Amino acid sequence: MIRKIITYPDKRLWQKSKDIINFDETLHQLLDDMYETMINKEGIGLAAIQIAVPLNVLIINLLDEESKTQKKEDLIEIINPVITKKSGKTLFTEGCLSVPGFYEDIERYKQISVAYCDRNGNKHEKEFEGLLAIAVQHEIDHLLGHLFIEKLSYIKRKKFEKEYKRLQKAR
Ligand code: Y12
Ligand code: CO
Repeated sequence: MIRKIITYPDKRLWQKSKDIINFDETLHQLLDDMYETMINKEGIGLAAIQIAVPLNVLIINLLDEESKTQKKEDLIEIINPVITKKSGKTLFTEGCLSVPGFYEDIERYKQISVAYCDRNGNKHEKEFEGLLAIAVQHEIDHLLGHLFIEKLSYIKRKKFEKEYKRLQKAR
């Protein structure tokens, strides 16, 4: 089922999500709904709080480099993530389905290691780099109640607030 994506300035986006305890059918349905919603909105990453579910669940499905399409076999499901290592710095122009129409260069760690569970509760620890590392950090920030716009300079944030309000009125 496609769910509604909540958008800035919805207060629920500042909420800290809680860990999954039961790796059951309810979780599997949530993951499937998140995938359907993300694909429908042409996203490459989604955190559960973006559909108003405050649980530590995120998904990422980057474009396949060769075909430039999203392949379901590349879908990454991450539950209860914890960043265990981080190194280097990189800049990338980020966008977010919860902040529609706004894109800005954001600094992130270049490589990260993450301990997490899969949909069946099996534990993993994996190193991410490149665009995947950026996407995982962006989505983990959602689970912690943070948005990428918090990383903007004071001037850029002021400009964003003005422009975003103008866009919202026009919708
Ligand atoms: C790098 C940086 C950030 C991420 C997080 C995941 N972000 C997204 O999936 C953003 C998707 C997005 C899609 C939009 O819609 C279309 O392009 C049709 C969009 O445009 C509007 O809302 C107007 C904005 C963001 C992963 C990797
Ligand atoms: Co986002």
